[in-house]
Amino acid sequence: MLAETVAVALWTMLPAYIPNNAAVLFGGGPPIDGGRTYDGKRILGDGKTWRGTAAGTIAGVAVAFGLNAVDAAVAGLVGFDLPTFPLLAAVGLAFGAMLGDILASLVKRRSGRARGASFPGLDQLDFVATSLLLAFLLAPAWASDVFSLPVVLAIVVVTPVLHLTTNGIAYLLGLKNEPY
Ligand code: CTP
Ligand code: K
Ligand code: MG
Repeated sequence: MLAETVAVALWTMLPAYIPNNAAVLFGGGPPIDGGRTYDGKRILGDGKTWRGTAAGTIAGVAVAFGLNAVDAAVAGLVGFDLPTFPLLAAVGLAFGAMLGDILASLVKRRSGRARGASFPGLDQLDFVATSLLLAFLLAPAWASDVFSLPVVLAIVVVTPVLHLTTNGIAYLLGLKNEPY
């Protein structure tokens, strides 16, 4: 049923959703690209930092373990199974999300977009593709079990909505410079 598929999709992707927000909250400091440019344009830009990437990954993994701790209780409440996260699945989802965001910045800089410029579509789904990819690479059996076609479709539809909502809130709270 639809509600169950969406609930499983959201639950499973929570360790991939949290990293971007944690990076906004805890990011800053030296940029990953060390200020380097290529062809006159920054490689990644000042918005991709070591601290933000580490904080995001750690936060995503921590959330996965938090969900593991309450899995049985929540499954009992809602009346259907929700996946638990083995360490490699948690790392794949969390670090994959950070990697997608970094690759998106690489694409933005190459295409001449300044830091903070929007890139509709890429901004909302970059991290979904890479977190799924890394989950499949690091925890293949787990990922093929959890990411059924309906769940993946639910993720692709629901994630942009969720992403724009949380970023809009972060913008209104003054935590983020742009609402996307
Ligand atoms: N952030 C970080 N490290 C990351 C990702 C994000 O420190 N790996 C922090 C930065 O302070 C960044 C903020 O989170 O400015 C918002 O992230 P994002 O919107 O992805 O970066 P932008 O500054 O908009 O830069 P870009 O155009 O490259 O996306
Ligand atoms: K981004
Ligand atoms: Mg941005």
